[in-house]
Amino acid sequence: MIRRGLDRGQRIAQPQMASTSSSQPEKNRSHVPLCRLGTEPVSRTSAAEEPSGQRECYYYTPATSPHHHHHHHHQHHHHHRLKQHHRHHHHHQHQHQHHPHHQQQHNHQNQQMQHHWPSRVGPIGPWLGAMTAYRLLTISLLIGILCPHHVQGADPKFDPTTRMRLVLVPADAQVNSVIYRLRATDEEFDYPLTFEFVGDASASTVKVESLPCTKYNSVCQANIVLQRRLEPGRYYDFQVSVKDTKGGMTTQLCSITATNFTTPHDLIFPHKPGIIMIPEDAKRGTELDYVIARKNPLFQKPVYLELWGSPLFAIRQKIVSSETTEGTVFLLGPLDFEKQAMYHLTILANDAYAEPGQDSRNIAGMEIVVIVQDVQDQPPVFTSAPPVTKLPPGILPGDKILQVHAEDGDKGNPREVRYGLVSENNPFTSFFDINETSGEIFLMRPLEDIAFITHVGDPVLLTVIAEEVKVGRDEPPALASTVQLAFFLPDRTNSPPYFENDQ
Ligand SMILES: [Ca+2]
Ligand SMILES: [Ca+2]
Ligand SMILES: [Ca+2]
Repeated sequence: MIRRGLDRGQRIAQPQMASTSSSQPEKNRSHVPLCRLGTEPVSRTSAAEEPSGQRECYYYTPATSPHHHHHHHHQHHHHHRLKQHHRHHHHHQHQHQHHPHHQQQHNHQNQQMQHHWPSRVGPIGPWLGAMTAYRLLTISLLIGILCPHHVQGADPKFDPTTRMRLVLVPADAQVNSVIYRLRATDEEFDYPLTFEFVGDASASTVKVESLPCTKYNSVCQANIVLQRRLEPGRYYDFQVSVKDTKGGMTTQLCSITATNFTTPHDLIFPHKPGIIMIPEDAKRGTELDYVIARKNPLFQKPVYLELWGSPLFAIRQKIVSSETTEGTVFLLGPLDFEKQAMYHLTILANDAYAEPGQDSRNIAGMEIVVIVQDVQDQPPVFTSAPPVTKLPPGILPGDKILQVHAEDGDKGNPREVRYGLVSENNPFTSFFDINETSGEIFLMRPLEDIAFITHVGDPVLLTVIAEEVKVGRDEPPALASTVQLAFFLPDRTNSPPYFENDQ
């Protein structure tokens, strides 16, 4: 019916419009910022997403189908062309005023057209008869009535299934747990959409956390997180806004109330991982453990699992029964005990089991702790090894010069360390000795002997090695580290100059 009306309008307008809209449709489109016509590729859905990674947004079918999108686009276009005619027939204005809502939008658009289409205004007006204008008005009103959402233009929209009109939450819901997942879309994919709590968020019972979202997502999401414990029977009202990147915004009134019900964790998650232990040298793809989640009995759709907390882990899921989904947590990236020895991960189950009439949360969460086990992969590290030491004048053979200290770089299960002096290519090694276990370095020969083979002012260099002690046959090889020490001999001001000349 709309289509037929539009066709008629088009035909009637044809003689006048020939030089404007028909021959320059692309130009018109680009000049209509208010309309912000949907020129984004409409096929953009989440189909290209990697579902296993779970670092990004929820895998979700868009509310706006490509067909739908295209249709809107057309209507915008015609709508505008019709408005343009109205502008030049002020004797019809009184009719518009019966529809103030419509009129408001109309004026706004006219302003835009004054800016952008001044050259077209002149020739069109006189051509249109009253009859034509009346028909056009009827058509434009029809469009306005049948497609009221055009008034909002390109504001983002909350997913109707995540309205949060009144969400039932058992009073035992934990602080910092996610109690709801909001979703919103924008016709023009002005992503990321940002969800915000309207008002003073710090004083509120819940907070809103937007999830990562890009143009490649069909939908953007946010978590509603509980900030304080709920009182049974009490109602909590709040507002959440969603904004797109072009300033479009929509606000939604939300309400939650706490019930006396106790969350049946074992029913929601019939199998949970315990504390997961994994060696730091585990290969990418290693499976750590699995979780089973039960779906909401009110819905057909299965539970959808997400893993949050670290990009080094991911979850892979499959539906294992009509009621349950199994998720396997596996390793994505390399672990390093020396960098991070423990991970706190969260599994979120979308549309998990919720007791009808007592709980209408659309998400359930579970914490997982992963403990990384140390593997021998680090050499010893010198913690004390002064690089430069000036030897005191009175030092004698057998005297201690200094002490070095090294420790295994593997802190989880460190190996013992033994010290030595590297004699290779070093004429000075035999002048010194080191205690293998304590790291104490002693002078072994008189200073004069050392001075005899040294240029005045040159340092005596000594290389110290710290080597791990391997005590198991199947253990990784022992690693070693070295450090270089420089000793300066005492000043030889009292000595005759021939030391130098003799060299
Ligand atoms: Ca390591
Ligand atoms: Ca290690
Ligand atoms: Ca080691």
